[in-house]
Amino acid sequence: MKIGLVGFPGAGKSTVFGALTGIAVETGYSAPRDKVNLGVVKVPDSRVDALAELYSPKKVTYAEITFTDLGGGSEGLDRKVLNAMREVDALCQVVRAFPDAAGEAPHPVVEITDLEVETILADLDLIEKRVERLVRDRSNPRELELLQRIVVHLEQERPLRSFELTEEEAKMIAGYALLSLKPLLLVINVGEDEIGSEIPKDIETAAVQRGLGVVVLSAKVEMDVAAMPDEEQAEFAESLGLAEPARGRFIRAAYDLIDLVSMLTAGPDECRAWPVARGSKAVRAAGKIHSDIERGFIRAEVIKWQDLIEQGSEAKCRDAGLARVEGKEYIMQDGDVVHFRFNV
Ligand SMILES: Nc1nc2c(ncn2[C@@H]2O[C@H](COP(=O)(O)OP(=O)(O)OP(=O)(O)O)[C@@H](O)[C@H]2O)c(=O)[nH]1
Ligand SMILES: [Mg+2]
Repeated sequence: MKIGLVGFPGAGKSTVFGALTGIAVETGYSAPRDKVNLGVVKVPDSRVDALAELYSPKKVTYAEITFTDLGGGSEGLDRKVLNAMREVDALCQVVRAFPDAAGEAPHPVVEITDLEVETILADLDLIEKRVERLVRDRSNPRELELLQRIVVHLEQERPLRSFELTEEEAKMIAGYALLSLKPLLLVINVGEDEIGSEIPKDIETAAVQRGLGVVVLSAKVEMDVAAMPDEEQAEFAESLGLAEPARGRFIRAAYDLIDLVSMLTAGPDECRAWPVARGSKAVRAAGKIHSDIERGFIRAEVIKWQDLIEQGSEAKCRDAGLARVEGKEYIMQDGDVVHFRFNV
């Protein structure tokens, strides 16, 4: 899973990236404008922590997501950046809400609207070309009909996130990697002195109208926090007036953007979260762990993580009737602790 940090030049993408990953990257106006940074982060998960406390395993493994700082482009959001945006599963728009080095006031709502318009125009461009083809060669009337409706929607300057698609229609256009359809989270990058204050009303309205999630943080401060040794981060954050580093909150929100649930495995060797697509059948989810388990699947033994923590052991869960035996077709649920039985 890959999440792209996007936004206008100087919005703070690279600073946010540094805060998320702890990787030192170049920020500011002298940083290379088209450099793409890539970093893997662990998704904080209190369920994994609770299981680890119960089992004291040799290893603890969290789900991971890759963040990529797509750069600001050489002239704003140029074609190169827009194309790179197509490659990611979800977008986080970093929005400047602090006065820049020259003292220039921020225009966060304008940035939100402008990026939306850019993505709508890029989609329209792509879809119109495709429509022309389909009109010419008459190869796929059903897709043509769908795309023509999409064009109408886009021409009204509405992103495709607000276009209703059936599952079948969604499949039909999945290959186009449309930008205004990608899940989007707004990251409002406020100045140091705004930490802890309410999210400005106009920004909130812009987000609510669009049904978008919002995380407010001060990237520069978060980057300083992230650069500290782990055990000192909480204390340092507190001394700066932060209840907790925003990093964890932000990563969770980004993880929730992509349609994933976490399946859990627990034991004395390892406690681990496995990201699986929402709606995955047990047999497919098993394949995430190992293809042999998918091939030789017999059954899944499932306990809800809360039950396991409350009861204190799998045996007690079985006694209390809280352990279920599920077959191949079972739909994995978020927070299921699972053992797969298989035979190869
Ligand atoms: N005061 C303040 N400055 C910030 C904050 N976040 C970023 N900056 C500064 O704003 C400038 C631009 O930040 P970058 O992270 O380089 O912005 P960017 O979006 O990566 O910019 P490009 O890659 O050039 O498009 C840098 O000088 C940062 O130090 C913040 O929260 N507060
Ligand atoms: Mg940058």
